[in-house]
Order: sequence, then structure tokens, then C-alpha cells
Amino acid sequence: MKTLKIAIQKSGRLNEKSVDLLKNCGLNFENYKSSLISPVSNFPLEILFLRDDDIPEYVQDGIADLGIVGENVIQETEVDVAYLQRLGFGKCSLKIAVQNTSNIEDVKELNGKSIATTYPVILGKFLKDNGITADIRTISGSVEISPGLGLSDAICDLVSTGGTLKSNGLKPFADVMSSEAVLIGRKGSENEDLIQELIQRVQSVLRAKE
Ligand code: PRT
Ligand code: ZN
Repeated sequence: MKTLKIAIQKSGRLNEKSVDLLKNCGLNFENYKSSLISPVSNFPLEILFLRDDDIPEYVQDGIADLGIVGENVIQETEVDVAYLQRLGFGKCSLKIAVQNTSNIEDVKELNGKSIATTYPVILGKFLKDNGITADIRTISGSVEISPGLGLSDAICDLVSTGGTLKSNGLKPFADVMSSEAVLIGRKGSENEDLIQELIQRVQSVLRAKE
């Protein structure tokens, strides 16, 4: 019998809730922090623990049958995958923010400005849709300190509580996208029996939480 593979985040904000969801689906596995693959003892499934950035491509390329990842990562990697189920955790928004002292208040005022982000693809589309030409500065982290250091006029980053923006003297003024964790699969393979069985288990766990 075929063994399915599901890719989840190895460590980080989505790891614990992804593991909990799979356990609540009745799947028995060891959550080894050091092992990258865990077999499930009571279902033909293996769990792959990966960096979240790699999950959409693994699923698109068929290395994993399923994946749990934030929509923001799917959109940024521009993969073509099937959204099977929104999962209701990992909720956040991608927002544009400026320093509290800045007089930029509207998206249109970003014309000719520089914006630091780890999401150049999503930001690029947003600016294009709004007819704005700005300099996107792609950095790999600590985006929030960039305006204070004079590296950019604005930032575009994920926000959940807003505490990080606040403590860095920044104010958000535009929403680029909202995101949550989703169960994804390869296009065309979502009708296989085992995948359907897993989707149904996930849906009944979510329904029980309502
Ligand atoms: O190691 P790996 O590459 O797997 O993990 P990662 O460091 O890239 O991602 P991780 O674990 O930080 O986030 C995983 C996913 O959680 C993201 O892709 C989002 O879909 C989701 N998520 C939800 C968030 C947040 N909320 C969030 N607040 N991801 C990041 N943040 C960061 C944000 O970038 C900012 O630095 O938290 C800070 C802001 O938080 P607040 O609460 O102060 O607003
Ligand atoms: Zn990542």
C-alpha cells in the first residue's frame, strides 16, 4: 500500500499546532525534534519536518503529498498547489508600516520610497496593483529595525499582536494580505482515497473545535 507524506514545520510558530492537529486526527507518531521523518504507526503516513519555506515546493513537486504552511509562504513562493482546508491557526496579516514620526499615511505616498521586506514577491504584486513604483529592499530578517537605521522609508512584514511594530516605534497603515495556516496538496491528487480520509479527519477535528 502507498504511504503518504505530509510536510509540517520542523520548529517555529506553526510546529506545535500542526503536531496537535495531526495527533487529534488519531495519528500516532513520535514528535522527535532531531529526526526529520516520523512514521505514523496506525495510518500509512510519514511526517516530514521541514523549514516552512520549503514546504510549498515539496508539495508542488510531489515529494510530499500534503503540507501544512502559512498562506503567506505559498503566495511568496508562487507555487501551484491545491488549498484543501484552512486550519484556523497561525493567523496574521502582512502590513506596511512606517515610523511613528513619518508623515506617510497612504499607499500612494509610497511612490519613489524604499520598503524593506522578506516578502518581495507579494509586496511587488501589491505595489503593481496599486500603480506604485517603489524600491523593494529584500532582507532576510529583523525587518522592523530597518527604518530606524535609515535603510528604508517603510517596511512590509507580518503582524499578529502588533507588539513588535509598537516596540520598534512603527505604525501600520496598509494591509497587503491576511494569512492563516492551510492544508495543501498537489493539484490533481486530492481525490485519492487516503488523502480524502485524512482531509475528513482534519475537518472533523476542526468541527469539534467550533
Ligand atoms: O524556520 P522556519 O523557516 O520554518 O520558520 P520561520 O522563522 O520562517 O517562520 P515562523 O515560525 O516565524 O512563522 C511561521 C508562520 O507563522 C509564518 O509564515 C506565518 O504564516 C505565521 N505567523 C503568524 C507569523 C506571525 N504570526 C508573526 N507574528 N510569522 C511571523 N510573525 C513575526 C513577524 O514577522 C514579526 O517579526 O512575529 C513578529 C510580529 O509579531 P507581533 O505579535 O509582535 O505582531
Ligand atoms: Zn521560514
